[in-house]
Amino acid sequence: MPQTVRVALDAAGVRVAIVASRFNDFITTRLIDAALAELARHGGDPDKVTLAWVPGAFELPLVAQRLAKSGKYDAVLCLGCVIRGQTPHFDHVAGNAARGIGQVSLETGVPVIFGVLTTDTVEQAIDRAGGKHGNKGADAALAGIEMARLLKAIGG
Ligand code: INI
Repeated sequence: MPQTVRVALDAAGVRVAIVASRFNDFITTRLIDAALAELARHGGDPDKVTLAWVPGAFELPLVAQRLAKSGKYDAVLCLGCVIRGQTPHFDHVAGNAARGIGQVSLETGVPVIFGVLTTDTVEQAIDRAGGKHGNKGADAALAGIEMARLLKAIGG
C-alpha cells in the first residue's frame, strides 16, 4: 500500500494573500467574494487575508512574486479575467499571466494559484464566476488551502 499524503481542507491558520485584477472587475469581484467565502467555509478568517489590486492579468505575477517572497503567506491566489472577444492581445495577456504565475510558484516554493478565467465571451466568464459552471474564485481558494496544507505535510 502506498503511504498516501492527503490533507484536510482546513483553512484555519493558513495565511492567504489574494492578487486581483481591476480589468473586468465586474467578474473579478465575484471571484474574490467567492474565494473569501470558501476560506471562511473551511475555517479561515477573511479579515486576515491581504488583498492587492493590480491593473490587469498581465501584472498578476509580479505582485504575486513580491507577496510570495515576503514569507508572510502560505498561499497566494491570483484572480483575473481575460476575455478573448475583447482582447486582440489575448494570447499575450493570458499567456504571460499563466507562465508568470507558474514561474513564481516554482521560484518561491509558495503555492501561487492560477485563478484566472480565460474565456471567449463575457457569458462564459459569468458562467464561471458564480453562474452555471461554478466559481473559479472558490476553486482557487480550495486549491490554495490544499497546497498550503500539502506542502506543510510533506515538509522540507
Ligand atoms: N487585462 C485583463 O486582465 N483582462 C483583459 O481582458 C485585458 N484586455 O482585454 O486587454 C487586460 N488587459 C490589460 C493587461 O492585463 C495589462 O494590464 C496592460 O496591458 C498593462 O500592462
